Amino acid sequence: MNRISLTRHLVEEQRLNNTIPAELRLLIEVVARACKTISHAVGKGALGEVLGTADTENVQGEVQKKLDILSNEILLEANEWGGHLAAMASEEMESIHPIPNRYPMGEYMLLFDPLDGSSNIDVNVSIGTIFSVLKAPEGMGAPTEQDFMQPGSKQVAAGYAVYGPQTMLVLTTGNGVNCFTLDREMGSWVLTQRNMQIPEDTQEFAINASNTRHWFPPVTRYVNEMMAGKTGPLGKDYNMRWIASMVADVHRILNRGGIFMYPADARDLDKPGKLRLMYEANPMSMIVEQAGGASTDGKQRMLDIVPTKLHQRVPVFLGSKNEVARVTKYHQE
Ligand code: P6P
Repeated sequence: MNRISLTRHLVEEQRLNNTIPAELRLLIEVVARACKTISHAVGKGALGEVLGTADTENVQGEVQKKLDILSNEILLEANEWGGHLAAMASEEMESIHPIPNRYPMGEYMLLFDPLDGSSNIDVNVSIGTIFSVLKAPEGMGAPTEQDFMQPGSKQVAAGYAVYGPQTMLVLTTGNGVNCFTLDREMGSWVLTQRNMQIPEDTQEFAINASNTRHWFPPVTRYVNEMMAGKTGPLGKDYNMRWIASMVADVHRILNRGGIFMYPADARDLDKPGKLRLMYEANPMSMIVEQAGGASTDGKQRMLDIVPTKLHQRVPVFLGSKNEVARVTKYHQE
């Protein structure tokens, strides 16, 4: 097999589309290297004494797993010294993380969920790292949270690593979606899927059905129609999957289609769903759109949402274009 490395892919992408300046290429390669380190720690499990919870909570009020904290530290340390970043933001940290004064500041801002799906860590189910790249505003002084308040359409790159039977890196810089598999013996990322495309239709949906009694009518209507299968208005049978790890559910959808939903519900009207806009919904939405899919919050295109808070939550409907269009239409009726 003609092995294309991540580095060669980025160089050729720059030559072809001029969308990956050297600093952005460095950023992506540093993040990819950090994901290799996280994969190694995740893969050790109990042998690395990294399972279980730390005695701390994050800004989300969630008990942190030891690997949550370790993954966050790996990404911070890997990205501080390179001169490609002005600041970082993480699900695990309340405020933004400016580059320390001892290092040069760069023109990009990196946001990440260092280890998404961490409730699955201790039971050996796939988890992942999600990242998003924004440009620092022209003429920005000391970075502030306000500098991060850019809609997802302003992302210059987005990706995730999924730590499963294989460790894979899925990446877009605005010209399609490509997937790299980690060759653990060589320690290198190898291009294994070019220009991933999500089928426009599907017969598979992903939602946490234990929340059914809390859903608002448009979601209930949409899910009931799929549950009715051949005998219902959609005239075909559907299957359901819920891994409770967004990275794993999205990876499946990228490979065989589907719709992923985490809606707002009646449990907490002040909390519009569980997932965060800046470092979960936005990067995944850029990837899904670049693969021919769609993503909305039920009412508008996800990437058009102008953020107001770093850790704001948002309802998520993403995946096969025609299915996202249907459930979004139900919200507008
Ligand atoms: P629930 C993981 O904690 C996560 O943030 C996403 O990765 C996942 O899709 C969702 O929450 C699972 O939520 O309510 O089903 O446990």
